[in-house]
Amino acid sequence: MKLIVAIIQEKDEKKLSQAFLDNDIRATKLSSTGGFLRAGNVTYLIGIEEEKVEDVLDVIRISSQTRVQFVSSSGNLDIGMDLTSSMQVKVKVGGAIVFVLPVDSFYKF
Ligand code: 2BA
Repeated sequence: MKLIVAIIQEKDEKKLSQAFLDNDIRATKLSSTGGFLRAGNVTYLIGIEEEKVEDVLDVIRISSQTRVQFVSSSGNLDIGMDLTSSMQVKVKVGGAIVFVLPVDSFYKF
C-alpha cells in the first residue's frame, strides 16, 4: 500500500473531489496553506493499493491546472537614494504537488 499526499489549488478542488468519487478513490481532504504565497490550498491523503497509484496520479493530473500568480516583492533601487519600490513577481503555481510514500501497515479498527 502507498500513501499519496497531494497538494492542489483550491480552484481545482471541486473537480478533483468529483473525480475521486467517480473513480471510487477514497481520500481525506485537509485545508492547508502554502508557505510561500500564504494562500489557502487543499491537501489530500489517499491510501491506495500499489497497483492503483498510477490511476490516482492520472486523475490528479487531469484535474489540476497550472496557474500564474503575481506577488508583491520589495526591492531596493540602487540609484544612490534610500528608495524602496514594490515589484510584481510572476509565480507559476501547480498543477499539483504530489508525494507518494510507502505505508508499513494499514489498520481499520
Ligand atoms: P506555496 O508555498 O504558497 O508556493 C506557491 C508557488 O510559489 C509554488 O508553486 C512555486 O511556484 C512558488 N514558490 C514556492 N516557494 C518558493 C520560493 N522559495 N522561491 C520562489 N518561488 C517559490 P508550486 O511549486 O506548484 O507549489 C504549490 C504549493 O504546494 C505550495 O504553495 C506549497 O503549499 C506546496 N508545496 C510545494 N512544494 C512543496 C514541498 N517540497 N514540500 C511541501 N509542500 C510543497
